[in-house]
Amino acid sequence: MSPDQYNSIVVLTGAGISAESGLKTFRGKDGLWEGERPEEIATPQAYAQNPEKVLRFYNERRRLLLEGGIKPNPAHVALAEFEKNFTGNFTLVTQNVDNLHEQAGSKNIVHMHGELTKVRCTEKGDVYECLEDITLDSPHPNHPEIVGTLRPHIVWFGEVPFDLDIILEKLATCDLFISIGTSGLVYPAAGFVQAVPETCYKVQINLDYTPNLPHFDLVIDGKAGEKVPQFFLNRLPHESI
Ligand code: BV8
Repeated sequence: MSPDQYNSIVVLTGAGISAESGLKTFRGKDGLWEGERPEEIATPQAYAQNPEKVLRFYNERRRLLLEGGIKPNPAHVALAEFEKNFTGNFTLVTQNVDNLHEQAGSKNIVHMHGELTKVRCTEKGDVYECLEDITLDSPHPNHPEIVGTLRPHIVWFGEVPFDLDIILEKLATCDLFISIGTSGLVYPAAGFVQAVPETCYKVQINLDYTPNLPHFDLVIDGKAGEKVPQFFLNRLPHESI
């Protein structure tokens, strides 16, 4: 099957698509941070109890992304190239908070769990681009008299993901759904494969078994950097850009 035979495509990506770019996944063997699981740190409760620790968790990830030489890999590039040439409706929903899809040139991106390069004022609710560390001494970008109200613009466990109305509308009308590099453990993203029409063709590209695997019509085991260019561009890895 070739994806350009379809009319409306939704792609869902998770940490696995960024793994070959050098970013840690959440549940991989090296998935701990300061001896804890991200699920214990990426919560409003953790932020309330120890804001410095949570801010440090995101400052380190933002710094790695922006200064660590982290670049899109052939999977990100292949998705962007496919979208550019596709004449149908293409929506890229990502659980990732990195900006590698943007760097690769993808356009119609929905960051359902937020973005590392954005912060939100907990008092005013407004969102700003942020490319440096934030601390409890960081002033509001437009109101310097307000200090310490900036938090990562990231959806923590227990918080409602962004743009679910848009996502669910795209899922309800797509004829091809492709999940790439996600463990299928976190909802509502893990349930998206069950929110598409019965007639939608459902594909998973992943390295390991996932609990929602039985819902897919085609399961492609392997690394995203190899399988995504093959699937979307019918291009072998050594031919990737
Ligand atoms: C919500 C931002 C209510 C933070 C993230 C009990 C049962 C069911 C659900 C729940 C429950 N208790 C609580 C819940 C809800 C909870 C949830 O699902 N918890 C789980 C842990 C049980 N969900 C929430 O709280 C969500 N909010 O439910 O609100 C609501 C909902 C709808 C409407 C109204 C109200 C909010 C969840 C968002 C949390 N924030 N990220 C940050 O980044 O710091 S979640 C985080 O983990 C990611 O964003 C991602 O979404 C999620 C899963 O991670 P993955 O991306 O899948 O990464 P992982 O490491 O797990 O897997 C990587 C995969 O890649 C692996 O399978 C691996 O094999 C593969 N891979 C690795 N390398 C490669 C590869 N594949 C290909 N190539 C490679 N090279």
